[in-house]
Amino acid sequence: MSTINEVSSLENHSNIAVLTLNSPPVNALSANVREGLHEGVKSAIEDSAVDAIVIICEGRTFIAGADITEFGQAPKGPSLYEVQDMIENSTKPVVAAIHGTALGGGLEVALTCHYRIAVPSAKCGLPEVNLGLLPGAGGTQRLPRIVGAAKALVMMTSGEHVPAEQCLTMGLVDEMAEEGKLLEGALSFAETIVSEKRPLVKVRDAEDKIAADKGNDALFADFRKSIARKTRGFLAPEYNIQCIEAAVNKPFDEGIKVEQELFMKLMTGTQSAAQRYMFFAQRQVTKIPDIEADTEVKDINSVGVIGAGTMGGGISMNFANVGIPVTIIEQSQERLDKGIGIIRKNYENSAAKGRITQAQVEERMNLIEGKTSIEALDSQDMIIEAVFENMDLKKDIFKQLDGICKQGAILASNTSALDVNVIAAETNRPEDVIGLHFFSPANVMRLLEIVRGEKTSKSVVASSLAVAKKIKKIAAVVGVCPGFVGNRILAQRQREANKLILEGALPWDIDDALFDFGFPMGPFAMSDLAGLDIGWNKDTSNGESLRDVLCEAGRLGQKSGKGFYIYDENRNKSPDPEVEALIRKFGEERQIRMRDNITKEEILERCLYPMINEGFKILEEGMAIRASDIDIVWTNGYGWPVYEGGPMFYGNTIGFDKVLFWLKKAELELGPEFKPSAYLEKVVTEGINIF
Ligand code: 3H9
Repeated sequence: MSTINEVSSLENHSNIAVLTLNSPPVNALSANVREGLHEGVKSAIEDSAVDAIVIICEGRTFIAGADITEFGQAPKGPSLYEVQDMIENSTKPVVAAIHGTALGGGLEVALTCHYRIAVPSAKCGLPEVNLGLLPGAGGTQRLPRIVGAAKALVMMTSGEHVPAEQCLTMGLVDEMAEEGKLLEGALSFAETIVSEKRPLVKVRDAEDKIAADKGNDALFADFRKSIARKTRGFLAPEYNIQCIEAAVNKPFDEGIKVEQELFMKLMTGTQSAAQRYMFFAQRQVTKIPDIEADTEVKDINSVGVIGAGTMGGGISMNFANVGIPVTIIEQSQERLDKGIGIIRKNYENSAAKGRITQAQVEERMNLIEGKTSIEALDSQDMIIEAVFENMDLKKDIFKQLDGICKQGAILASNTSALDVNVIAAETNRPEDVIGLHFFSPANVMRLLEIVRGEKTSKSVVASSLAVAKKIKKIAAVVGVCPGFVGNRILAQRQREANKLILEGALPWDIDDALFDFGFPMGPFAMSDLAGLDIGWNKDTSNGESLRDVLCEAGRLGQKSGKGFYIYDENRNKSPDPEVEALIRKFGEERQIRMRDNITKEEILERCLYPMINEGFKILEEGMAIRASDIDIVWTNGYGWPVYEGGPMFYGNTIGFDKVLFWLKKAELELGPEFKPSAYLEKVVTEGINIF
């Protein structure tokens, strides 16, 4: 065996050269991996004893893509294109042997090999779109030539990782190897290629899969329509589509030019910068500085949930989905039956859509048991209280749990704003108490705020993180403060939105500005959806707030056909002059100065800059571990557009100095709620990088 460099080696197995890459964690195409590939293939071509070459990787995966950490740095070593030329133009067949994942640049390398073999557990994909990019190493031109335009459109705009068996059917993989025996399989496949004198297949020359779609504009138009809602605001999906159009309609080399031009546009833009930042933010968020890797992680094999309402039901589904039995507690059999009935309906709906099988519905339902006595929670490993937000009630429940639950059980509250330390103090084991703030609908929303109390033990935090991973949530560890991270920042936006409509902007102006920014829905459309009467009491309503006025006028939101908007029978909303009149009257009675010159830009500044300021206060108080954790919360729980990277990343894109300047001005002109955080001032004055 000869070593090429620190991450690659070459060994001849009889007449087959095996080029092995070993660059943990994911064999990304960093400069030395590219060098290893280039030099390895070159010397195997030059070695007269070699008839074919196998490229294989050590560790958990085949090449998982370009090295994202190298983006934006000065190029070093051979370029990826040089590597690909060397492989594709090799006079000896080159076989890619795939395990784990062949992603992005990794699959693009495999696509320049003449053949591909994979184990059944392997997956292939071009996930660049999720980084705000497109495959920039010929993938946009080669993939359609091998799987056809329709499949390439789906793969490249979704970034999905396609299982090997499916790749085989599509022609993306030529041969399967036995699981765990990839090298043997690849060697024997290479032998066959040599002995049968199979051709050196260059995907770039293949035409048959794309021929039928030349000039088929409808294919692309229909596809664009089908993903429009999901990809609104994102540049990368559209650019990926344009590349596939070029692949179908232009010669290979011209298509490559389109790919390179659009790749550079994306690479130098803010969207990809934000999406790449989010990629690393997501991997950072679970790393808790003071929690060592060897911290005890408790096994959670059974869960108790208190409350069979919307939250309790959704939370329970998360556990049943991954095979963990759940005991749900409700006060009455009637409520229990209702809650469990809703869970079944949700599962049945998923089955009707083909997302799960009917057998899975039954399997999951069998894992859910209902009880009307809290005493039934004496054996579970984790208890999650999900009753309504009332401190006395929660205190009472935790006092009871302390007497009932087994020692070592994790006692969690799903509170969205209450003080977890106060709740924990009701027990004799505050170290076992934690907040697990799920977002509604809890079976769908991916965010989980893990609220670490003053006395919560490290093991309970580590175990909660492990559970979150198991139930496929993105968890952020936050501190105890009103509203935690997410709702605390939301309160800033809500306050300004409410003020702005009394100053002359209309609810739809604000919603439109935020929708155009990229939120799925503005705050007023959202209020209508949730119901304006949540927490409103008809008997005590006194017209003091605009909400009172609207509810008193029977405008309860979507469910009553009108709220801030008026709705047709299909729940399509329209602005309503009656609301405008009500707002104007309400503002005039309170002598609020109205203006008719509130611009979209002003709306965004008023709604978003105080959120950034609050983010700094949260960091200053240590309520979030890092700025990117705040962005994780807002992109995963509140619909902040990923391509803007979350409030903190967005603030940096604008310039924290500009935000600070704006806040200082707003503090003078509009009031103390805009006072800049001391930490923001420090960051700007001292030029601190918070990321
Ligand atoms: C591309 O290829 C562009 C091209 O078209 C051509 C351009 C010319 N680079 O996710 P994990 C790190 S764009 C650098 O926790 P898993 C990751 O940060 C790329 N680092 O593991 C983490 O580090 P740490 C297209 C990377 O087993 C560690 O590896 N490819 C890269 O759950 C483990 O990661 C992609 O978008 C990278 N490319 O999942 C694939 N990838 O331990 C991106 C990972 O310090 N990667 N790291 O926190 C993935 O989807 C997953 O990492 C993978 C493994 C599925 C591979």
